[in-house]
Amino acid sequence: MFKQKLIVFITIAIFLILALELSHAAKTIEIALEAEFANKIQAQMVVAVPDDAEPKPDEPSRGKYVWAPGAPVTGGGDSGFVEFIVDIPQEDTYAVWGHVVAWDGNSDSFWVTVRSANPDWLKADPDENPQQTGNTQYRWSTAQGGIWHWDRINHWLDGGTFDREWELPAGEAIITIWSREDATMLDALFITSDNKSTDPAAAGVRLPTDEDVELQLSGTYAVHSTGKISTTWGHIKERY
Ligand SMILES: [Ca+2]
Ligand SMILES: [Ca+2]
Ligand SMILES: [Ca+2]
Repeated sequence: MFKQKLIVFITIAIFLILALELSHAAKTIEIALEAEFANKIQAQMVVAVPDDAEPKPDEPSRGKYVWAPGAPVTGGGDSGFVEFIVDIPQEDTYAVWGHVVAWDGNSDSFWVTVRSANPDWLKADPDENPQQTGNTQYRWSTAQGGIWHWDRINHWLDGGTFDREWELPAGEAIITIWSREDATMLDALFITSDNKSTDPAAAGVRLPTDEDVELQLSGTYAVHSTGKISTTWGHIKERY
């Protein structure tokens, strides 16, 4: 009799664990970051306010953005980057959105690489500097507009422009936005495991909330979509 009850108990326990695992896997992971609070900012990319630019963009999230300073219309850029270290809570395929201003055809692109900190992980981008290689796989053609707008990170290949996605393992990922054309502006980033939506509203894209910023600055990030998954970020060791 006792043995029977034990078997029933164990069966229920296994079922509950499986159900939990499944619900965990179904959660959308969302991470919202302010560009100006990047882990590493290298010139020519710098933090700026609207008054630093001419023409001036409208008010960015928390008053600041990053860019390689320069006048629209003219060319220039291709030096410096901003880098974000994010702790990915679970293996999944992620899309990344940027909140951008892109004035014209000479000020509407960045380079982007997303790597796993795990050197054995080969499904994301390699450790490559696209400013040196000019590899179009990493060329992000940002949607033009002089008002802040969301644009899903794509790659602009010679044969067309396609949304990008990255298969990332649990653990630290390194997102690098490299200058390509000066005067292109980045206010915030949004990382999501919803890699299907091509429209910002459908993807639930948002600017960082006070809580997001607190987590970004304190080095602790929690996911708040359907549930809470605690994770940390920003504790990567210097590896340069
Ligand atoms: Ca361009
Ligand atoms: Ca430019
Ligand atoms: Ca901002």
